[in-house]
Amino acid sequence: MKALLLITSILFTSLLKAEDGYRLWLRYDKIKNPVMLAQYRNLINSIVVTGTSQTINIARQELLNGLKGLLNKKIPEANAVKNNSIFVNKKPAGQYESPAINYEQLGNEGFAISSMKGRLKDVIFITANTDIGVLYGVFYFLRLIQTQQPINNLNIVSVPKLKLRLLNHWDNLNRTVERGYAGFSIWNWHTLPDYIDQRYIDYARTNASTGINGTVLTNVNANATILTKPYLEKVKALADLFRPYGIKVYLTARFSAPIEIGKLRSADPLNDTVQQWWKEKAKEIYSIIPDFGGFLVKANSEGQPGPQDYKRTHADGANMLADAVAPFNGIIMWRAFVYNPESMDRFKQAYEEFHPLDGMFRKNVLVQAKNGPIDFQPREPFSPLFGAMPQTPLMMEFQLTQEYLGQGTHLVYEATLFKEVLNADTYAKGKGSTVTKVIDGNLDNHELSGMAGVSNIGNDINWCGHPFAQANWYTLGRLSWDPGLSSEQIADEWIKQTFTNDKKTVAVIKNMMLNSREALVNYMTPIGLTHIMYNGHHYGPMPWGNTLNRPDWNPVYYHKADSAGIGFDRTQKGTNAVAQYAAEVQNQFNDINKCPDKYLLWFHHVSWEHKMQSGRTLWNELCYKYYTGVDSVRSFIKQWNSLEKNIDEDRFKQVKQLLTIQLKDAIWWRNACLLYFQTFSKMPIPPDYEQPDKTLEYYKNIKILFAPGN
Ligand code: GCW
Repeated sequence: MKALLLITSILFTSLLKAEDGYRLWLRYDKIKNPVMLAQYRNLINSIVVTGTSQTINIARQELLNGLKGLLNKKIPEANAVKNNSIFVNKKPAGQYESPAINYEQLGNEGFAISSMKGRLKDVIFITANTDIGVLYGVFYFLRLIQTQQPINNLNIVSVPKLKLRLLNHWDNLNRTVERGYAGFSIWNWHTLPDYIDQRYIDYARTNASTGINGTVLTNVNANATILTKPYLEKVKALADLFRPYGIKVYLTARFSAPIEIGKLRSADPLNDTVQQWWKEKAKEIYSIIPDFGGFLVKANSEGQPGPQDYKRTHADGANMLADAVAPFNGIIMWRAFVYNPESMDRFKQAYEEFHPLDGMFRKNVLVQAKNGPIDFQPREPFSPLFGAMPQTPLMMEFQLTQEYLGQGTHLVYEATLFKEVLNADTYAKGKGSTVTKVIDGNLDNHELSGMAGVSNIGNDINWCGHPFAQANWYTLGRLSWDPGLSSEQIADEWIKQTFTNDKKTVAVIKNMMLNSREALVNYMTPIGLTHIMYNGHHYGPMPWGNTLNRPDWNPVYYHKADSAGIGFDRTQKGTNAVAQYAAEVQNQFNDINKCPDKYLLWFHHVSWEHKMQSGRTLWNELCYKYYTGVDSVRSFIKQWNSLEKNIDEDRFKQVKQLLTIQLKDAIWWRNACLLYFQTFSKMPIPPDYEQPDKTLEYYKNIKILFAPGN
């Protein structure tokens, strides 16, 4: 009987502990390391939280739950600060000996965490000017324990470097998600506003834990219906829920909404009636959601309506909307992702259209640019817009959802990609004018600043589909708070909170994560190749693609392979796209001998026999890179398998299976691309490499009929 009970209880606990990934990085499991556990238990005896606002109550609850889980012990709430209290208080510590905290420096969202010195022993003081600052401080403190940092001598001040830290959902009202690989949209418009899914709350809480303070709920390929009264009531329900977590709600504005839902005959931004319509609409929105954030707009891009339909400029369009939301402190994020089929080089277009408009936007407009000049490819040089529009705050748009990075099946940690761009030097105001300094407003003294991540969240049980995709959501939060954080630190934190603090396991997973993006670049688009994927769904290789009416959607447009070589000549002798960069950058990219290998084919049409920095010919280097990419995935599989005993069974299996798909895909990419490019180079794949076991025809015939997300 006893044995039976034991077995049932073991079964029961293991059932309870099923690792479905829902808890993301806020797991609060009991600390495994007995020494650390004992230390924390010794140091923390009670918590004192002052204040009663919704946000403070959330902070209190988070701290109570978090500590209870991590310390596996209920920490009581006390009325007065004693030895070993955690004291959470918005104002200076008052009657208690307060550490010198510079409140001015903390601003509206920053916080301080300090070990108080004085009469009482081991009091940890978490403070801020605002309730939301307090909540951020509590999450930070819990992270210290989750990642097993010492907490006995704290002196932390943390203030976000960027104002707007946003998710951009590409979610449609029918719950499909454009480029979504994690199920359907988490927004259930049908049951809102009456039904509040627990997920909405968990979503807000998770965002707040990293400092994300805004969310654009709807797809940039917009539907005007979201701006109608019944839908605004639904949006209000979400805004009300998110508010105490410091999260503002934004919507996408379809430029033709005045026609579609306003029954006007035009959407011309210089037309009085149109302007009036938007003003009324803004008034209506703010009467329902007083702290509504503003609009994100995709205009005159990929078929979306916009001001150019009326021969007006992007500035005309943005300013009309900006004027409508300005009385309510709203902002406009106007996207720079534009290109039309007539242009000779898609690379140049965003710059060509937006650079001349610098200085013409209203104060409450940010121009939101993708990190690179084309479109979220595995590797792009930084967009030449960064540094080229000093009078306009530029907002960074990264893509968390892995449209071109293996979608829902490949393990790719994107922080290294993001950091490569943030660290890039634009030389706009001399050396050290990094992209970070452009977007954080420092370089040109802008008040507004921001970073957005195109969301990878859906209604899958684990939110993001691939267990490792959660890390990219986490990264957006952390990097938009502080773009100076390293990929390594972010990975370290995420792994410890999501999987384990076990040293060996952390080291192995970190190594996989930090190398994952370069591996993907190698097996998909090495040496500066780009945009050679299948059209439509964008999954898998199709370098031969040449059938779409728009040349700039065809892979051959991007690689330009021929018998002489491969790559897109964007030098002064080619399309001269390099001229969009500051002289120092230009000189580097323009010169085949100075251009870094990783960007080579972005800027040069290079002979197959060209000597690379490695000493190999271009063709051999291409082979080398593609094979290295596949080898890296094999090594990830080995590394992951070595962790079988250290990772819970559920997530271990999930990742293991996904890595198998990743390997298959990597081989598919390698073979298809090399066999195809070989038809031009006429050179052999070096004999010591495993040779492709399928023909080019085989790869050309692969069809994915029902790919998700497009
Ligand atoms: O990357 C491309 C995607 C489109 C997307 C577009 C954009 C929302 O393939 O699906 O549309 O970018 O960023 O607007």
